[in-house]
Amino acid sequence: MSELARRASARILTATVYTSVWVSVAASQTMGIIPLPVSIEPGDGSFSITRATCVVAEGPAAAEASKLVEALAPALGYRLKLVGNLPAKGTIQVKVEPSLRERLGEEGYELEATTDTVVIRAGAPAGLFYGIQTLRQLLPPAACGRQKVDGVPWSVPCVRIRDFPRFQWRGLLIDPARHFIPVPDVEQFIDTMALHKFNRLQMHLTDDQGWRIEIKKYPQLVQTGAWMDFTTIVQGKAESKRPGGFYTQEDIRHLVRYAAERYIIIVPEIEMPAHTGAAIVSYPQIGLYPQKLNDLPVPKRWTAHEGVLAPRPQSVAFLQDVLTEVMDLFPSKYIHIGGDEANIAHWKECEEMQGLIREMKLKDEAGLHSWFIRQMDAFLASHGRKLVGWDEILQGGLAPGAVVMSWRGEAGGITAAQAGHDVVMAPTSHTYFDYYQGPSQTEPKAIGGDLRLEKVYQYEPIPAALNADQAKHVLGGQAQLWGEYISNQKHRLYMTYPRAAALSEVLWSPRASHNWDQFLTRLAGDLERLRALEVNYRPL
Ligand code: TNX
Repeated sequence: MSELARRASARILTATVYTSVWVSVAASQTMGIIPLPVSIEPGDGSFSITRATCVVAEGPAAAEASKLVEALAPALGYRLKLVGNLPAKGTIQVKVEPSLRERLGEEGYELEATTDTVVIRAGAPAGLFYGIQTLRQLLPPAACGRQKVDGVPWSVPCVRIRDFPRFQWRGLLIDPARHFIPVPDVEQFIDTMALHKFNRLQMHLTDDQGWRIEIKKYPQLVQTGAWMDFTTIVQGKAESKRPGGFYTQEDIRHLVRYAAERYIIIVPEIEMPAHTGAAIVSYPQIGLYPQKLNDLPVPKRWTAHEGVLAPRPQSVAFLQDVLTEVMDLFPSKYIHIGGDEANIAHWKECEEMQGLIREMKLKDEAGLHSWFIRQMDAFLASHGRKLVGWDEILQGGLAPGAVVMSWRGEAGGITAAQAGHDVVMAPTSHTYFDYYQGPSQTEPKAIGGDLRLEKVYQYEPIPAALNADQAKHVLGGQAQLWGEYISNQKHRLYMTYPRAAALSEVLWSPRASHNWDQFLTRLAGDLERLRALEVNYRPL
């Protein structure tokens, strides 16, 4: 435990003497559960897991119970026996009780540990999954680990927990477009998210620097767009390099399944109409000046103004073809189309685009941007999906079904929610995990900013400007790990944790229970778990 956490812990233990609320807080701190559950009532004694302990589950609960058995197997060194029915004593029981759905929702659960049994109940399998994550966190941190540990008493403190999330969208974004992220690294990222009860992983699959998803109809997107050939001089000698990579459709199906087993929906992001350099070098006909492209040396392609596509009808059709394959691969109701940072000034300079604006009787370039997004919105809606875009999609008028991801502060989210649109809060101020998390002199090089752990913890996703009805449109929040400066998994995890632990609590736990000092004491346990999992993090 760090000195900071130790001091906070001492302060809280003093506070526990006074009120019963604090008694439960003190119990939860020793338990180290993150995110903090809605209610915790500690009891006396503990339940011990031994080789003789059975996990009892039937029907839809059995799949969740077997995830518990697998999660504990590496540390225990054996698999707990999974059975359909047994007398209660000495068992861990995992049950779906549909009637609980009304009180706890799809993701809520109850967990009761006595000296005789542990019982996890939920209205739906997702809730059982989260109850099981809590059980993993009630055990000593090594129980989450990947190594067999001998001589640890595997005991669960007696406790009664009732729990459900505050928000339905609890997301993180990863950016394989800037630096490709191999499949096993994505899996590890998903595992660690699940332990913290996150349920949305946005994958930023395309950008100027790379196109990372195989599209069968347009094979050049990955054959050309996934690689960035260049030559560099190393010790006076020219060396050719070819960094990059992409996910095959099989990889994608695997990741979608892997995430779904952990109740995480992968939200694909296919950027348009800007951040499309990799698509344009692969298929120049969607660019503004196709004939000019061949004159561009490779390194310049990524920064040249061709990075914004030409929203002519053929480009719309091209991207709708892409989205057709994307929808086939990702069951997510939400499909993200980017929409940010389009330098529409390039459309102002372009004769053809000006003609398009006149022909379609649009007001200006912002109107053309909005028209383009509406084409995608209508297309996705006709397939039963919902378009999500960064808050620039508000310019020139919001498409009817669009969900707004508010990144340039809260303003976009407020405007959209007031207009009756759903929003996900993702402001740079509190959720940009590519920003520095300590003094820039001592941290690895980052894109900029200053976003410390405490500031993440203090974040409130519902903007004060919204009334209660409008606030219902805030689906939740999401942190962004933009990849310009993050080229490997160790660094990615360093930027993610412990800030993502703080965010998990912002998005899951009741606002009134937030307490920074107390969070820090529980965080000590969480960091021990991350160590056991060999997940890198920034030490406090
Ligand atoms: C802005 S956030 C971007 C990203 C960059 C990020 C760097 C957003 C919608 N666009 O393309 O990676 O800043 O912090």
